[in-house]
Amino acid sequence: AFLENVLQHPTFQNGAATVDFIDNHPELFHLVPRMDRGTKALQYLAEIIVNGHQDVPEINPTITFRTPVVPDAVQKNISKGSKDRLTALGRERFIDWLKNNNSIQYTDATFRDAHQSLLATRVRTTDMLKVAETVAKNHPEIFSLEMWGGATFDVALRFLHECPWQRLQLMRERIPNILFQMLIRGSNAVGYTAYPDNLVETFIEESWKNGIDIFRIFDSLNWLEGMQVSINAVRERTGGLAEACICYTGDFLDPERNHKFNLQYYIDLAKRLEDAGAHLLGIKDMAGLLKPMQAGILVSELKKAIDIPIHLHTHDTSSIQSATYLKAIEAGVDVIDVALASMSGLTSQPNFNSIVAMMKGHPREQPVNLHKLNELSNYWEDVREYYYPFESQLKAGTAEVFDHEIPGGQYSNLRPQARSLGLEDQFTDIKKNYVVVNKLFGDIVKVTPSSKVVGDMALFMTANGYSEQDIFEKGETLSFPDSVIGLFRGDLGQTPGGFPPALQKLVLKNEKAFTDRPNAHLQPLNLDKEWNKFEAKYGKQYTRLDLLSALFYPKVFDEYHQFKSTFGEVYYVPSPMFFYGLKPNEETLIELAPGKSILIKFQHMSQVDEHGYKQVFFKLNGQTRSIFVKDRS
Ligand code: 3PY
Ligand code: ZN
Repeated sequence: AFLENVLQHPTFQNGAATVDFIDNHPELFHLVPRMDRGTKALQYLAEIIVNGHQDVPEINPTITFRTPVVPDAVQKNISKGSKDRLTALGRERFIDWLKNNNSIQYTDATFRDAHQSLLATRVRTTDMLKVAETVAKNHPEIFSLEMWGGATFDVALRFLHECPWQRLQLMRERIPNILFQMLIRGSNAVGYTAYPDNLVETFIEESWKNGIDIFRIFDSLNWLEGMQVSINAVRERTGGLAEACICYTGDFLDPERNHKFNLQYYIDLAKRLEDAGAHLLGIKDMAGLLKPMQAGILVSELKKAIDIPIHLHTHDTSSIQSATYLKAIEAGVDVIDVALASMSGLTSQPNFNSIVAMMKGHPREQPVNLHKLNELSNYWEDVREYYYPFESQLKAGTAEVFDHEIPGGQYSNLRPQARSLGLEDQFTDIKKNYVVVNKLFGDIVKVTPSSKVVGDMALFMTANGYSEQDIFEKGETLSFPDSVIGLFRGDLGQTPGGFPPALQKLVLKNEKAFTDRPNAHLQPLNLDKEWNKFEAKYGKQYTRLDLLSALFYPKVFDEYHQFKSTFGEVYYVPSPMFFYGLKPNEETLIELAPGKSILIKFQHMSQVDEHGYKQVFFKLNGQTRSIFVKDRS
């Protein structure tokens, strides 16, 4: 261990060790086994204390965190819930039960879309795990928990240095009774590009095996072909439910906006999705554009046209979406998506707690313990504070969303993206250009990843000061953003009515577009071969699930691996310490595993030494320990 301490010492690794190196570094004789979990936790904390967190440019010194209170459980045991019902009935009879059940059903999106839309997807596993069991015990009447997929897969690995699969498994252990739901972007799975079909199929199968029950499948251009492989995979390889989506855009009652996306368009697509094998129909209103009157009409017409249950998803960006829900409920919608009060509203889902209250006395009321639900919301209100650097600037609902049509998840991201390009002052122009681009592209569905393409083009036009006219006049000489070229080439599939040919020619120059499935151009992966390569590169510590993560996100996985090699597992480091480190003399208890906690106290740190390192002193379970960290300031 002594030799290892020497070899691992930054000064030694730097080649800066001199003859008195060993004499000057008595800590080398601390023969602790290196890289146990406690040491790695210290390593991480020392890094944050010295250099700060890369995601947190500025700490607000006035913020003090309250301790979130986990609501008491109303009972000792976990009652049966929707997951047990699916297991007992099997999916066909489960769907019949859902159709024949009068009470409105709730999907709580707090664990996924709510924080994706409010806090740039940053909520960490530890904050979810703390209340998971309470959710299972106090709210077995919840239909499903949307807790995976969408951006959570990428962000967990990239920014939180967590394994998304582990989150799924840990949550499943604690919540055995409620259906888990994920969002999957059809042929783009949990990424931004097309993947080989067999990767998407294997991913779906493994997601089911590890705990997902409902697969909400959509295509970013509403292209059925982009969803079919996923629908089939859910049907053939899992016992779960395929919820295929119509993504809602525009306004079918507005004569200016209903040329393409009119009522008949949605009805036809819904019928095709039912024929394609969907167990449920999702109405995915990702930007919160479905107004109340339109919701009433859409749901009643869909109810007449199709036989499968309907699940409605929206974002409360305009702040009127609970009215949309009431109209949809009265028209017969089966399930609606909500988020706990303190994590709801604005670009997130409508307020679960208030909707439960709204439904009191309604013939379709679903009994929910509102008192306990409020306590759960209070827990999240305190947890939300940890994530203050990721809050969007939106202060109130805005009717502007009906003009710009920016999805909730994208809205909270577009401003930081603009900031990083030095364009934050032109945010109003960016929103205007988003509308211009949608028109230029022929009016398309805007949801990940197509929304990102529209955003990229809007930023491109804003940064260069291009007008619509400029695009046509200068188009031949412009090099458009890669994502725009990809869209017009067919990389994301096809849009109803096709892409406008004049712009397509300017964007693609001499490249040819294709109109078949982008995935059909990709070779199936030999997963055994990929596993061998993966194991050779990363060693024996990972599983085949990690291989899937690496196949979707090779570079991100590589960085995750580097991080893990240095700092170990960090998902259980409490969020205040994870983002902001510790103050001198601050103490924290970190639970490494059930019943195994360590007590860490940060004492002080040294001045930077001549090699640019600081020595950070802690007490770990009462014993003094120190860590050297390179000061990168
Ligand atoms: C995602 O794809 O992550 C979305 O939430 C789309 O609405
Ligand atoms: Zn959403």
